[in-house]
Amino acid sequence: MIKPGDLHHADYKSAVTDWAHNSKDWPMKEEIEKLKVKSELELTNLSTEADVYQFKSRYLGRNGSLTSLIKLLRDVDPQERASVGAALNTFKKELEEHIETALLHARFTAKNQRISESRVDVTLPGRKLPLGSRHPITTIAATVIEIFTSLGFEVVEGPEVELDFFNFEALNIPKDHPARDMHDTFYISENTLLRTHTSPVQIRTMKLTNPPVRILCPGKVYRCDSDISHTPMFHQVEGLMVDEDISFGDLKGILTIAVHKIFDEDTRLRFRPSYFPFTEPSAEVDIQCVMCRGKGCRVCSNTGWLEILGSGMVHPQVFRNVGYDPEKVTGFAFGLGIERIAMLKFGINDIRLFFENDFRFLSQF
Ligand code: 2U9
Repeated sequence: MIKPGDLHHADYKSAVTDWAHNSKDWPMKEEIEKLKVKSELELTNLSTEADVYQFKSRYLGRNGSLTSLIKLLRDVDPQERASVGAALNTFKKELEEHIETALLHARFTAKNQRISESRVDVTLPGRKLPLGSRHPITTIAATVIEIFTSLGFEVVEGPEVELDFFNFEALNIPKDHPARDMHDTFYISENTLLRTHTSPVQIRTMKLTNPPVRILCPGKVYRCDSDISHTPMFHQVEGLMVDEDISFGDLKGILTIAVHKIFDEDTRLRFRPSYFPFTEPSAEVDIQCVMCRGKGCRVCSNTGWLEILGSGMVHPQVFRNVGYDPEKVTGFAFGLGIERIAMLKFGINDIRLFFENDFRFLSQF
Protein backbone atom coordinates (compact mmCIF):
# COMPACT_ATOMS: atom_id res chain seq x y z
CA MET A 1 0.00 0.00 0.00
CA ILE A 2 1.31 3.44 -0.88
CA LYS A 3 1.55 5.56 2.21
CA PRO A 4 1.40 9.40 2.07
CA GLY A 5 4.96 9.77 3.41
CA ASP A 6 6.33 7.93 0.35
CA LEU A 7 4.82 10.38 -2.13
CA HIS A 8 6.01 13.46 -3.87
CA HIS A 9 4.21 16.72 -3.09
CA ALA A 10 2.26 16.77 -6.34
CA ASP A 11 0.76 13.33 -5.64
CA TYR A 12 0.33 14.06 -2.01
CA LYS A 13 -3.07 15.63 -1.83
CA SER A 14 -4.95 12.98 -3.78
CA ALA A 15 -3.12 10.08 -2.08
CA VAL A 16 -3.74 11.42 1.40
CA THR A 17 -7.37 12.18 0.52
CA ASP A 18 -7.82 8.63 -0.80
CA TRP A 19 -6.30 7.19 2.28
CA ALA A 20 -8.36 9.38 4.67
CA HIS A 21 -11.56 8.42 2.93
CA ASN A 22 -10.75 4.77 2.40
CA SER A 23 -8.83 3.73 5.44
CA LYS A 24 -9.11 4.06 9.16
CA ASP A 25 -5.85 2.22 9.92
CA TRP A 26 -3.57 5.14 9.15
CA PRO A 27 -3.45 7.44 12.19
CA MET A 28 -3.30 11.11 11.28
CA LYS A 29 -0.73 11.89 13.99
CA GLU A 30 1.68 9.39 12.49
CA GLU A 31 1.21 11.12 9.17
CA ILE A 32 1.96 14.50 10.76
CA GLU A 33 5.16 13.04 12.24
CA LYS A 34 6.23 11.68 8.88
CA LEU A 35 5.63 15.04 7.21
CA LYS A 36 7.57 16.74 10.01
CA VAL A 37 10.60 14.48 9.47
CA LYS A 38 10.35 15.01 5.73
CA SER A 39 10.11 18.82 6.14
CA GLU A 40 13.05 18.96 8.56
CA LEU A 41 15.18 17.05 6.09
CA GLU A 42 14.20 19.40 3.27
CA LEU A 43 14.76 22.46 5.47
CA THR A 44 18.42 21.55 5.88
CA ASN A 45 18.83 21.62 2.10
CA LEU A 46 17.45 25.12 1.52
CA SER A 47 20.03 27.67 0.52
CA THR A 48 18.52 30.51 -1.51
CA GLU A 49 15.54 32.74 -0.79
CA ALA A 50 13.83 31.17 -3.81
CA ASP A 51 14.39 27.68 -2.33
CA VAL A 52 12.68 28.81 0.88
CA TYR A 53 9.66 30.26 -0.95
CA GLN A 54 9.31 27.08 -2.99
CA PHE A 55 9.48 25.05 0.22
CA LYS A 56 6.83 27.28 1.80
CA SER A 57 4.52 26.82 -1.16
CA ARG A 58 5.11 23.03 -1.14
CA TYR A 59 3.95 22.80 2.50
CA LEU A 60 1.74 25.80 3.14
CA GLY A 61 0.54 26.74 -0.35
CA ARG A 62 -3.05 26.17 -1.51
CA ASN A 63 -2.21 22.59 -2.52
CA GLY A 64 0.68 22.19 -0.11
CA SER A 65 1.29 18.99 1.89
CA LEU A 66 0.39 20.50 5.27
CA THR A 67 -2.57 22.41 3.84
CA SER A 68 -3.87 19.10 2.43
CA LEU A 69 -3.56 17.47 5.84
CA ILE A 70 -5.37 20.37 7.49
CA LYS A 71 -8.20 20.03 4.99
CA LEU A 72 -8.59 16.37 6.04
CA LEU A 73 -9.18 17.35 9.64
CA ARG A 74 -12.94 17.32 9.15
CA ASP A 75 -12.78 13.58 8.19
CA VAL A 76 -10.94 12.67 11.37
CA ASP A 77 -12.79 10.85 14.10
CA PRO A 78 -14.52 13.60 16.18
CA GLN A 79 -12.93 12.23 19.36
CA GLU A 80 -9.45 12.72 18.02
CA ARG A 81 -10.13 15.88 16.01
CA ALA A 82 -9.14 18.33 18.78
CA SER A 83 -5.78 16.72 19.52
CA VAL A 84 -5.03 16.15 15.79
CA GLY A 85 -6.01 19.77 15.16
CA ALA A 86 -3.66 20.94 17.93
CA ALA A 87 -0.84 18.78 16.49
CA LEU A 88 -1.45 20.22 13.01
CA ASN A 89 -1.48 23.73 14.45
CA THR A 90 1.79 23.21 16.31
CA PHE A 91 3.38 21.71 13.22
CA LYS A 92 2.18 24.67 11.13
CA LYS A 93 3.57 27.19 13.65
CA GLU A 94 6.89 25.36 13.82
CA LEU A 95 7.06 25.24 10.04
CA GLU A 96 6.32 28.97 9.77
CA GLU A 97 9.07 29.71 12.30
CA HIS A 98 11.52 27.48 10.43
CA ILE A 99 10.61 29.20 7.19
CA GLU A 100 11.21 32.62 8.76
CA THR A 101 14.61 31.50 10.08
CA ALA A 102 15.52 29.91 6.75
CA LEU A 103 14.58 33.14 4.97
CA LEU A 104 16.77 35.21 7.27
CA HIS A 105 19.60 32.77 6.78
CA ALA A 106 19.25 32.73 2.99
CA ARG A 107 19.19 36.54 2.86
CA PHE A 108 22.20 36.80 5.14
CA THR A 109 24.14 34.28 3.05
CA ALA A 110 23.21 36.06 -0.20
CA LYS A 111 24.25 39.43 1.23
CA ASN A 112 27.59 38.04 2.40
CA GLN A 113 28.16 36.54 -1.01
CA ARG A 114 27.37 39.86 -2.70
CA ILE A 115 29.78 41.65 -0.38
CA SER A 116 32.59 39.16 -0.92
CA GLU A 117 32.08 39.23 -4.69
CA SER A 118 32.21 43.04 -4.82
CA ARG A 119 34.99 43.42 -2.29
CA VAL A 120 37.59 46.07 -3.20
CA ASP A 121 41.14 44.83 -3.31
CA VAL A 122 42.91 47.73 -1.65
CA THR A 123 46.30 46.29 -2.61
CA LEU A 124 45.60 46.82 -6.35
CA PRO A 125 47.39 49.80 -7.91
CA GLY A 126 45.13 52.86 -8.40
CA ARG A 127 43.80 53.91 -11.81
CA LYS A 128 46.08 56.51 -13.36
CA LEU A 129 44.41 59.85 -14.01
CA PRO A 130 45.58 61.61 -17.16
CA LEU A 131 48.04 64.26 -16.04
CA GLY A 132 48.37 67.52 -17.93
CA SER A 133 51.70 69.08 -18.75
CA ARG A 134 53.05 72.57 -19.22
CA HIS A 135 52.54 74.17 -22.60
CA PRO A 136 55.95 74.35 -24.38
CA ILE A 137 55.67 78.15 -24.56
CA THR A 138 55.14 78.33 -20.79
CA THR A 139 58.15 76.04 -20.26
CA ILE A 140 60.50 78.18 -22.39
CA ALA A 141 59.18 81.44 -20.93
CA ALA A 142 59.77 80.05 -17.42
CA THR A 143 63.32 78.98 -18.35
CA VAL A 144 64.18 82.42 -19.76
CA ILE A 145 62.63 84.19 -16.76
CA GLU A 146 64.55 81.95 -14.34
CA ILE A 147 67.86 82.69 -16.10
CA PHE A 148 67.44 86.46 -16.08
CA THR A 149 66.01 86.70 -12.57
CA SER A 150 69.02 84.72 -11.33
CA LEU A 151 71.15 87.46 -12.97
CA GLY A 152 69.32 90.13 -10.95
CA PHE A 153 66.53 91.15 -13.37
CA GLU A 154 63.09 91.85 -11.94
CA VAL A 155 59.92 90.78 -13.80
CA VAL A 156 57.54 93.62 -14.70
CA GLU A 157 54.27 93.30 -16.60
CA GLY A 158 52.08 95.83 -18.33
CA PRO A 159 48.88 96.26 -20.37
CA GLU A 160 48.33 94.50 -23.70
CA VAL A 161 46.14 97.35 -24.91
CA GLU A 162 48.51 100.30 -25.22
CA LEU A 163 48.66 103.93 -26.16
CA ASP A 164 50.44 104.85 -29.38
CA PHE A 165 52.83 106.95 -27.28
CA PHE A 166 54.19 104.06 -25.17
CA ASN A 167 54.25 101.54 -28.02
CA PHE A 168 55.75 103.78 -30.77
CA GLU A 169 56.33 107.46 -30.05
CA ALA A 170 58.47 107.09 -26.91
CA LEU A 171 60.49 104.35 -28.58
CA ASN A 172 61.61 106.65 -31.33
CA ILE A 173 59.59 104.81 -33.94
CA PRO A 174 58.90 107.44 -36.57
CA LYS A 175 55.43 108.25 -37.89
CA ASP A 176 56.22 106.73 -41.29
CA HIS A 177 57.67 103.49 -39.89
CA PRO A 178 56.01 100.40 -41.52
CA ALA A 179 55.32 98.91 -38.03
CA ARG A 180 52.81 101.74 -37.54
CA ASP A 181 50.86 100.70 -40.61
CA MET A 182 47.39 99.12 -40.22
CA HIS A 183 48.82 96.04 -41.93
CA ASP A 184 51.25 95.43 -39.07
CA THR A 185 49.41 96.74 -36.01
CA PHE A 186 45.97 95.97 -34.59
CA TYR A 187 44.45 99.39 -33.87
CA ILE A 188 41.63 99.75 -31.38
CA SER A 189 41.24 103.46 -32.07
CA GLU A 190 43.47 106.15 -33.52
CA ASN A 191 45.51 106.30 -30.33
CA THR A 192 45.09 102.83 -28.82
CA LEU A 193 46.36 99.53 -30.13
CA LEU A 194 47.36 95.99 -29.16
CA ARG A 195 51.02 96.29 -28.19
CA THR A 196 53.37 95.05 -30.90
CA HIS A 197 56.19 94.38 -28.38
CA THR A 198 56.63 94.51 -24.61
CA SER A 199 58.91 97.61 -24.89
CA PRO A 200 56.12 99.96 -23.64
CA VAL A 201 56.44 98.21 -20.25
CA GLN A 202 60.07 99.43 -20.08
CA ILE A 203 58.98 102.95 -21.06
CA ARG A 204 56.30 102.97 -18.35
CA THR A 205 58.80 101.64 -15.76
CA MET A 206 61.41 104.27 -16.62
CA LYS A 207 58.81 107.05 -16.49
CA LEU A 208 57.90 105.90 -12.96
CA THR A 209 61.31 105.05 -11.50
CA ASN A 210 64.82 106.44 -11.44
CA PRO A 211 67.89 104.48 -12.56
CA PRO A 212 69.30 101.95 -11.94
CA VAL A 213 66.82 99.75 -13.80
CA ARG A 214 67.22 96.02 -14.38
CA ILE A 215 63.94 94.59 -15.59
CA LEU A 216 62.55 91.69 -17.62
CA CYS A 217 59.23 92.12 -19.43
CA PRO A 218 57.55 88.90 -20.61
CA GLY A 219 54.13 88.84 -22.22
CA LYS A 220 51.82 88.52 -25.18
CA VAL A 221 52.29 90.80 -28.18
CA TYR A 222 50.22 91.25 -31.33
CA ARG A 223 51.11 91.73 -34.96
CA CYS A 224 48.86 91.53 -37.99
CA ASP A 225 50.66 88.60 -39.59
CA SER A 226 50.01 84.89 -40.11
CA ASP A 227 52.04 82.18 -41.82
CA ILE A 228 54.29 79.20 -40.99
CA SER A 229 56.55 81.39 -38.81
CA HIS A 230 54.12 84.16 -37.69
CA THR A 231 50.94 84.18 -35.61
CA PRO A 232 48.83 87.29 -34.82
CA MET A 233 49.69 86.78 -31.14
CA PHE A 234 53.01 85.55 -29.87
CA HIS A 235 55.15 85.83 -26.72
CA GLN A 236 58.14 88.00 -26.11
CA VAL A 237 60.60 88.48 -23.34
CA GLU A 238 62.36 91.82 -23.38
CA GLY A 239 65.00 93.06 -20.97
CA LEU A 240 66.44 96.43 -20.01
CA MET A 241 69.45 97.37 -17.93
CA VAL A 242 70.11 101.05 -17.23
CA ASP A 243 72.73 102.57 -14.96
CA GLU A 244 75.81 104.78 -15.08
CA ASP A 245 78.49 103.22 -17.29
CA ILE A 246 76.57 100.31 -18.77
CA SER A 247 78.50 99.28 -21.87
CA PHE A 248 78.12 97.13 -24.95
CA GLY A 249 80.46 94.73 -23.09
CA ASP A 250 77.76 94.30 -20.40
CA LEU A 251 75.24 93.57 -23.14
CA LYS A 252 77.53 90.92 -24.68
CA GLY A 253 78.37 89.37 -21.31
CA ILE A 254 74.80 89.06 -20.04
CA LEU A 255 73.40 87.81 -23.34
CA THR A 256 76.23 85.28 -23.79
CA ILE A 257 75.55 83.82 -20.32
CA ALA A 258 71.79 83.69 -21.05
CA VAL A 259 72.16 82.09 -24.50
CA HIS A 260 74.53 79.46 -23.10
CA LYS A 261 71.98 78.64 -20.39
CA ILE A 262 69.02 78.55 -22.80
CA PHE A 263 70.78 76.32 -25.32
CA ASP A 264 74.13 74.67 -24.52
CA GLU A 265 77.22 75.90 -22.72
CA ASP A 266 79.28 75.25 -25.85
CA THR A 267 76.84 76.91 -28.30
CA ARG A 268 78.76 79.35 -30.49
CA LEU A 269 77.18 82.78 -30.88
CA ARG A 270 77.88 85.98 -32.79
CA PHE A 271 76.75 89.61 -32.53
CA ARG A 272 75.80 90.96 -35.95
CA PRO A 273 75.26 94.69 -36.57
CA SER A 274 71.63 95.63 -37.11
CA TYR A 275 69.22 98.54 -36.86
CA PHE A 276 66.30 99.34 -34.53
CA PRO A 277 64.88 102.87 -34.04
CA PHE A 278 65.12 102.48 -30.23
CA THR A 279 68.74 101.25 -29.91
CA GLU A 280 72.05 102.58 -31.18
CA PRO A 281 74.21 100.69 -31.89
CA SER A 282 72.03 97.63 -32.46
CA ALA A 283 72.99 94.00 -32.81
CA GLU A 284 71.26 90.77 -33.59
CA VAL A 285 72.46 87.63 -31.87
CA ASP A 286 72.90 84.46 -33.90
CA ILE A 287 73.71 81.00 -32.61
CA GLN A 288 75.33 78.21 -34.53
CA CYS A 289 72.54 76.20 -36.17
CA VAL A 290 71.15 73.67 -33.66
CA MET A 291 70.17 71.31 -36.50
CA CYS A 292 73.40 71.07 -38.53
CA ARG A 293 75.91 72.43 -35.98
CA GLY A 294 77.01 75.11 -38.46
CA LYS A 295 77.42 72.92 -41.53
CA GLY A 296 74.47 74.52 -43.35
CA CYS A 297 70.96 73.09 -43.74
CA ARG A 298 67.39 74.04 -44.68
CA VAL A 299 66.62 75.36 -41.18
CA CYS A 300 69.51 77.89 -41.28
CA SER A 301 69.14 78.56 -45.03
CA ASN A 302 72.65 77.10 -45.47
CA THR A 303 74.23 79.92 -43.46
CA GLY A 304 75.11 77.74 -40.45
CA TRP A 305 73.62 80.46 -38.16
CA LEU A 306 70.21 81.10 -36.60
CA GLU A 307 69.00 84.53 -35.48
CA ILE A 308 67.63 84.25 -31.93
CA LEU A 309 67.39 87.72 -30.46
CA GLY A 310 67.75 91.46 -31.07
CA SER A 311 69.59 93.87 -28.83
CA GLY A 312 71.31 97.22 -28.61
CA MET A 313 72.31 100.19 -26.50
CA VAL A 314 69.25 102.28 -25.62
CA HIS A 315 68.93 105.23 -28.02
CA PRO A 316 69.61 108.63 -26.31
CA GLN A 317 66.28 109.95 -27.64
CA VAL A 318 64.43 107.13 -25.81
CA PHE A 319 66.10 108.22 -22.57
CA ARG A 320 65.06 111.83 -23.23
CA ASN A 321 61.47 110.70 -23.92
CA VAL A 322 61.21 109.18 -20.42
CA GLY A 323 63.04 112.01 -18.66
CA TYR A 324 66.42 110.30 -18.19
CA ASP A 325 69.63 112.23 -18.97
CA PRO A 326 71.54 110.34 -21.71
CA GLU A 327 74.70 112.15 -20.60
CA LYS A 328 74.42 110.50 -17.17
CA VAL A 329 73.03 107.03 -17.90
CA THR A 330 73.49 104.37 -20.52
CA GLY A 331 71.80 101.04 -20.92
CA PHE A 332 71.22 98.03 -23.06
CA ALA A 333 68.02 96.33 -24.13
CA PHE A 334 67.16 93.08 -25.82
CA GLY A 335 64.15 91.20 -27.07
CA LEU A 336 63.42 87.61 -28.00
CA GLY A 337 60.48 85.69 -29.31
CA ILE A 338 59.55 82.71 -27.09
CA GLU A 339 57.93 80.75 -29.94
CA ARG A 340 61.10 81.01 -32.03
CA ILE A 341 63.26 79.68 -29.18
CA ALA A 342 60.72 76.87 -28.53
CA MET A 343 60.68 75.93 -32.23
CA LEU A 344 64.47 75.64 -32.29
CA LYS A 345 64.73 73.76 -29.00
CA PHE A 346 61.93 71.28 -29.75
CA GLY A 347 62.48 71.01 -33.54
CA ILE A 348 59.04 72.41 -34.49
CA ASN A 349 58.69 73.75 -38.03
CA ASP A 350 55.28 75.45 -37.89
CA ILE A 351 54.57 78.12 -35.23
CA ARG A 352 50.79 77.61 -35.60
CA LEU A 353 51.04 74.19 -33.91
CA PHE A 354 51.50 75.99 -30.57
CA PHE A 355 48.00 77.45 -30.73
CA GLU A 356 45.91 74.74 -32.40
CA ASN A 357 45.59 72.83 -29.10
CA ASP A 358 45.94 69.48 -30.85
CA PHE A 359 46.31 66.92 -28.06
CA ARG A 360 48.69 64.80 -30.18
CA PHE A 361 51.03 67.79 -30.32
CA LEU A 362 50.63 69.02 -26.75
CA SER A 363 50.98 65.61 -25.10
CA GLN A 364 54.55 65.33 -26.42
CA PHE A 365 55.77 67.93 -23.91
C1 2U9 B 1 63.35 100.26 -24.52
C2 2U9 B 1 64.49 100.44 -25.27
C3 2U9 B 1 64.90 99.46 -26.13
C4 2U9 B 1 64.12 96.09 -27.08
C5 2U9 B 1 64.69 95.38 -28.26
C6 2U9 B 1 64.83 94.00 -29.98
C7 2U9 B 1 66.03 94.63 -30.05
C8 2U9 B 1 64.39 92.97 -30.92
C9 2U9 B 1 62.73 91.37 -31.49
C10 2U9 B 1 63.21 90.01 -31.14
C11 2U9 B 1 62.35 89.03 -31.82
C12 2U9 B 1 61.27 91.34 -31.41
O1 2U9 B 1 60.08 89.16 -30.79
S1 2U9 B 1 60.81 89.72 -31.82
O2 2U9 B 1 60.22 89.77 -33.10
N1 2U9 B 1 63.26 92.38 -30.63
O3 2U9 B 1 65.06 92.68 -31.89
N2 2U9 B 1 64.07 94.43 -28.94
S2 2U9 B 1 66.17 95.72 -28.83
O4 2U9 B 1 64.65 97.35 -27.06
C13 2U9 B 1 64.20 98.28 -26.22
C14 2U9 B 1 63.11 98.11 -25.48
C15 2U9 B 1 62.67 99.10 -24.61
C16 2U9 B 1 62.87 101.35 -23.62
